[in-house]
Amino acid sequence: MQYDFVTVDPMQVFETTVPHNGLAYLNAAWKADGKQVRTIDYAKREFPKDRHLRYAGKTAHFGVSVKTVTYERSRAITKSLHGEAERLGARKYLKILWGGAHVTDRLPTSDPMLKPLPWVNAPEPEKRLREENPEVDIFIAGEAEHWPDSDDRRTNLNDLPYPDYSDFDSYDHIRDMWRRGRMVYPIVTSRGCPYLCSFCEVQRVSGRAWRHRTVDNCMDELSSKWKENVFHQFEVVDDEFNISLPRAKDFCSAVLDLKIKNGIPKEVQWRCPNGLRADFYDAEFNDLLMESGCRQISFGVESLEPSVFKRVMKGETVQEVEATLRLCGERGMPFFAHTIIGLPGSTFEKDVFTLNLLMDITDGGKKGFGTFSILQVMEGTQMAQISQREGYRDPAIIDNAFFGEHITVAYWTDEYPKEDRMDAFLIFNFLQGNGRTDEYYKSWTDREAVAADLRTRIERQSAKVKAGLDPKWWGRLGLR
Ligand code: B12
Ligand code: SF4
Repeated sequence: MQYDFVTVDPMQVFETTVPHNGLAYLNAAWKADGKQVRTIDYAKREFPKDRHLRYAGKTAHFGVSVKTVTYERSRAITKSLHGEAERLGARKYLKILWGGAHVTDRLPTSDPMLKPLPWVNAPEPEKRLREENPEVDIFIAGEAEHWPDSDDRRTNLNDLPYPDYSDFDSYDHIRDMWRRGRMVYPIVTSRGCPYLCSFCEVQRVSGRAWRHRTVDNCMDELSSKWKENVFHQFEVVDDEFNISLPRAKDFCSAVLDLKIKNGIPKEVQWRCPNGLRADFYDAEFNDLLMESGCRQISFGVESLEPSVFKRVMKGETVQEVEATLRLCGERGMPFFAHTIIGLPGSTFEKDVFTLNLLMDITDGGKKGFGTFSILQVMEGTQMAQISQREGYRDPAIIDNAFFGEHITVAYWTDEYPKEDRMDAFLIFNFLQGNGRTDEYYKSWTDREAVAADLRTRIERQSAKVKAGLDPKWWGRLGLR
């Protein structure tokens, strides 16, 4: 066999600026163990479309990364590879693995396509797949063991070899994009989140134990990877980067120090796009972020309407969130405040309340941006149970995104019907000027049709929008 592990990242639902960090971690761990690896990266190199089939008779393990939004594509890739390996008579030498956020959260054992396929669900498997005998029964069809919350999840993350992208078949492209500043280098400094927000499945994907790398270990990754790849920007993709505020401040100071010592150039910028907690934020942290080159941060705000916010069970107060957003605005830190349309208990009117407050806090998009995503229900979350009691789900839609070109409403309630949710998504994002509405209409070639569609939606909702929105913003929507 030419390869021990061939993995695939399926095409994404929208273009992203970072490559698959998890597969790069796996490759690094497998290579450290002397294995031959290759990653087919459809997310960053779409064509030729069926190139995974070339590996059917050439690898001992074929691994597919599965996220909810890529589930259908992951299935199709797996099925075609299975068929091709059978055709070549190579199927009996091949183990098919599934891993990634979707299958870490739940085993899709009821999927008829998966029944004849040996596969394994593998949360954070860098160590397990190396240490355990690959012939064990976890690879037997339908009996895959859901690996328990094991010591691996609590392991010192410093032990892991740094992510290695060099065996991605998109590597030249990725490097080129890094060098030209069009892609961003992702760094995971911690994993896990102890909170239990009702819509989120991070606790199930990454576990509730927050585990972090030392700041020195992170700086070493940044400087060594910068030498190899010469990126212009890096981003922290942790779920909970600032849950320890002193450590987050140390991280910023260490980035400053690294720049002074020429570990990375002082021009390198960074960002935190994944939602900082607003309750672990103060002026000192804000200023350290800015001084060290952080040019954009995001907060998971969810809603600013108190009754809706309360039901998210975020573990902080709406006042804390508002105060932090205002602090960023005052001190010049560009921020995104991510909110969700259609959370439990919300209505169009309650979401207009959040919109109005965000217009005030951001001064209409000058100090930062509010963003609005559509609530999608992830299996295994509290939201999945709430949805059974309070609303309706379209069972045909499982792989939906929260924004982007192909978004559809897959969950709704009597108080907040489908069409109102879509109207809210397009009108609110348009008013904030954050680019999401343009992104939705991207493939519409007729610009007049876009304007007409948006106008119809604004007209349909004008009474409710005007009732909750400060008149000074009405003009932006053509309302009087
Ligand atoms: C960074 C990030 C992003 C980035 C980039 C993702 C990328 N290029 O892969 C961006 C911002 C683009 C993004 C977008 C979205 N994301 Co996101 N994202 C994350 C985040 C915060 C970190 C991912 C990461 O790097 N983790 C660290 C690495 C080490 O872990 P990993 O990738 O999961 O890989 C490990 C294991 O899963 C496993 N593994 C992975 N693949 C495979 C394959 C095999 C064969 C094996 C054996 C093992 C294995 O081994 C890896 C090493 O331990 C996670 C949360 C989280 N903690 O994971 C959410 C998360 C993955 N995202 C999520 C979601 C919902 C989205 C969006 C749909 C949101 C949206 N806006 O619509 C989009 C969809 C993007 C798309 N596919 O089109 C959900 C996934 C839910 C699900 N069930 O699939 C998560 C879990 C967050 C959440 N809210 O619950 N995301
Ligand atoms: S939304 Fe953020 S704070 Fe809440 S559970 Fe998910 S990762 Fe944790």
